[in-house]
Amino acid sequence: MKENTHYDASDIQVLEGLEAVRKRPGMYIGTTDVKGLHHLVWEIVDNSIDEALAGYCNNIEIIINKDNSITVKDDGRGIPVDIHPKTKISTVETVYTVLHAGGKFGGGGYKVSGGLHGVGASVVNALSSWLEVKVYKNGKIHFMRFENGGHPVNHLEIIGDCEENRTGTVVTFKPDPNIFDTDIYDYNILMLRIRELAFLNKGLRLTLRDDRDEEDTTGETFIYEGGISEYVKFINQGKTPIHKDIIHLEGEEDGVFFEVALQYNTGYKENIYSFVNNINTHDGGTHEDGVKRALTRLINNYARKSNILKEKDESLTGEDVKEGLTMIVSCKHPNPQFEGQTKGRLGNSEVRKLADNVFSSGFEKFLLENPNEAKQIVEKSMLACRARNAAKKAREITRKSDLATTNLGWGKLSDCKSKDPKVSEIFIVEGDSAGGSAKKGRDSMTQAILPLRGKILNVEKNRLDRALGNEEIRSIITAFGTGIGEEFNLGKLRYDKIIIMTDADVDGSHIRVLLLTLFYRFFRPIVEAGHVYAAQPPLFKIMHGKTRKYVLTEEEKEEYLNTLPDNVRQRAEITRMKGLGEMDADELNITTMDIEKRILRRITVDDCVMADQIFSTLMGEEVEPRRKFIEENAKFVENLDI
Ligand code: 1YM
Repeated sequence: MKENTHYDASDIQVLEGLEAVRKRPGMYIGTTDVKGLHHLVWEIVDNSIDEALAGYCNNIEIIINKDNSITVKDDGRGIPVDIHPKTKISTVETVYTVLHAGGKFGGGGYKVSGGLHGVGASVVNALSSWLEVKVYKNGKIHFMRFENGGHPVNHLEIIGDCEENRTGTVVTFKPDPNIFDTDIYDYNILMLRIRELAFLNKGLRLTLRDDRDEEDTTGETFIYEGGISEYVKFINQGKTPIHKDIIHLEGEEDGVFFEVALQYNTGYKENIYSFVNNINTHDGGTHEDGVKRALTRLINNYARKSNILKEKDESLTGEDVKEGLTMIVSCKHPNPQFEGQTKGRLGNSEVRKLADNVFSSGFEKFLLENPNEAKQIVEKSMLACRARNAAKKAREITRKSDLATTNLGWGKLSDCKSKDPKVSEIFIVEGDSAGGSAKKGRDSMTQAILPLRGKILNVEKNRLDRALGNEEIRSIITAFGTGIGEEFNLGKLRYDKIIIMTDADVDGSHIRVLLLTLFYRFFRPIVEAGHVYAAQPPLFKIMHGKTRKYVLTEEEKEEYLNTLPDNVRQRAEITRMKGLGEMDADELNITTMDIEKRILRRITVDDCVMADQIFSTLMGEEVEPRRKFIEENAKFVENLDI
């Protein structure tokens, strides 16, 4: 054993490695914002998950401690405690100090059971103010602590005894506030991913506890014996399924494990998510392609054989057969090749065949054994096909009536003078009178106004062809310039900010939800790229002597009134602002539109699954889940103004 205080050349080399991580953290964890902060947790949890995939770990616990440090516990074998032959220090210390090759964006992507274990652990250590590891093994508790970005305070030492058969690893770390923009962990971000990991690894128990929250004593436990089937069931809550049982198929070849779970619902949207080694493959890849290819082929074959699709009919496309489909595809691969700009696509060609084979045999059996459901699925695909053709025609009309050529009687848009999308913004305003004030109060150089006269169509209950028949929706498409459906192009968006400006009442919220449903369903990349905002018109005007103050909330009003000097015996005059239409152009400008003074709320899609659920619950066909949702969430509504 080496002296604790004595460092030799190899130690220095190790510390230089960790120093490199601190100098350029982005190279290793992508960013140093909230995302990077949470990434640290996944690097450690990944090691526990790998241990579970190897078959040695059943329970993982994640705790947000009071001081915003994180503890991850598992009941696996425990990181080896013996001296590593190459580094001559304990394996624990090696795993936590030696940078491994290919550490960039470490992710879990490079490893599946027996692969490159512990790749990210040293990166987490390098970016932490302190980190402690405890290993339970051989009846002993082994302990080691690092400080200031990975400097060992001691070598691995035994600090006590434990039950002979107890094994596991416990890691606690505190992210270095000098590295990260924020050091506050977000329960919801952790919860969503932990829940997803539980769905993706059937039978694995994951618990999340927040010790900052006095009331959270037990934490939330996620364990799904049905794995991805339960994920599908979860996503389809509030939707109406076409067949009762979720189809779950799996197979393995040459160490590659593949599984898929799916269920059709009566809605019009697809919800397809694919994963490789628990990582979301946003851009799909061979595992997803294999299934989609087989699905399209099988439905067409079945439709022709059963004479639902006639000889003269054109074949159904991949788009058509995906309508109303909720599907999770998961592949565990020892050597995945990721492609594309963001490495979000699986490239391994052998997986396409495996996916096709596993899916074909199982799904064909389903179609033959369930003729009623099969017929419904085929008929639904045929309706989707018809709607797609109708939408194509309608789109052509929209395209012909682009802004430059004509206003076809619905040219309600008051465009801005600037043609530079980087500085331009569009306000979508409820009602003509507010539209009028907004037009007068705007900066006509960069701000465009689109007043909405009628209610926009609920696209949750209608296909694209119907949506294109709605005048309000058509003017939005034309104004955006992006096109819609198959020809959507984010690069053609004419505004940097799309600002929804509605009244702070129930009607206003309704219109806002309708617009968000439209954007989320048909213009999702615009939302994902952060272009959509909600304007925040003030709720109160406070006049006090000659000063005029606008505030957004009840609390802000109280706060402001408290700042007014007592000795001035003048009373403040408080007006509750009823609607946008009541403000004159000046007022609207100062409070809601002026780039310098206004407050906008950016709309983000943190979790597509959750957003999707809220939309289908609030806007879909099923009444009961909606009633439940409203009941459960009524307490969060601040200003219910009816
Ligand atoms: C809270 C974090 O790191 N668990 C963990 C890590 C390892 C093992 C078990 C493990 C792996 C192996 C053998 C093996 C790691 N081992 C290594 C390395 N939890 C956490 N649990 N025995 C135990 O892969 O053969 C790195 S991580 F490299 F030492 F094997």
